[in-house]
Amino acid sequence: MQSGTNRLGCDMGPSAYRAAGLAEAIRELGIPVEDAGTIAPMPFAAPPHPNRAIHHLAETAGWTLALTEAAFRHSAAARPIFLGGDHSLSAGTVAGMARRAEAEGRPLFLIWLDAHADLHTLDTTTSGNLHGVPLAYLTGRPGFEGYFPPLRAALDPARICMFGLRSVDPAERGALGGSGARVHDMRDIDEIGIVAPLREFLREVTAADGLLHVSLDVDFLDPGIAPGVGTTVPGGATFREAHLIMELLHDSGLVRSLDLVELNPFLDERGRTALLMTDLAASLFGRRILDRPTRSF
Ligand code: B3U
Ligand code: MN
Ligand code: MN
Repeated sequence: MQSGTNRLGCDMGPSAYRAAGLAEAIRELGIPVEDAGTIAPMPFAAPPHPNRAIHHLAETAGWTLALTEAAFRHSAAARPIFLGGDHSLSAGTVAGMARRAEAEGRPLFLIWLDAHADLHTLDTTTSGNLHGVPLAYLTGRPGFEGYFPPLRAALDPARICMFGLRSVDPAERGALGGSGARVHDMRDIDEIGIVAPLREFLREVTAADGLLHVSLDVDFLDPGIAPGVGTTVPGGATFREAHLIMELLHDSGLVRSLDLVELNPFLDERGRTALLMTDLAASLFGRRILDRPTRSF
């Protein structure tokens, strides 16, 4: 899908991951992989929205509907990786994983790796790009009724942990402030690093017997190592920081599902962003430099 952005090319993301060898990289770790193919949006009748900046509203809502259903179905007996596509994809995948968590009687936790907060509502977005709204939808902020599929239950922001923020619009800043989400912007990462706050969050997920979904936006990474994205923001995560997060996530054993979003192969350089994202996914599924005793976090 690419209806949530105004730059074309994101819909080639899944092909790039296939060409980069994502499935093979995970199979090499001894994990069976099935490519479930391409998903199509479902019809959704959204009325025109008074915010005229918004584009592709009905199509994005239709994707949300289809992806919610697909995420629920594919997570019954697998750990799905959702290949995007722009970040509005997560409105559906996380909603579907929330249904999965509910079916298992467990709470859903979410790690959001992104330069942006993606916390606009339909009323506050000025770009009109719906990849900027999924977290507002998922946490039940007002104004989505009738325009997006109804959510069964809103995600508690206290169960969301964000890393990598460095581009926040004024309306999002206001919403972030009182939200209760754990927010680690780039300054936090520079000052205290990633390991301590990540371990603390993972301890909470463990204590609550939670199910963990990870949403990785390419622009979390520094554009110097990941140029294949429409919204580059300088000062992103380094190669080593990103791999360390993935390794810690693997060691936790808690991750049930993963989004790889915002890859734009049209803007990439000889596939290097697709290859890096593939390597990061492999680290999350257990690729490591050396075996080491897994320490409890
Ligand atoms: N907050 C801006 C920029 C943005 C959000 N998500 C992405 N870009 N990828 C907006 O357009 O809502
Ligand atoms: Mn994003
Ligand atoms: Mn982003």
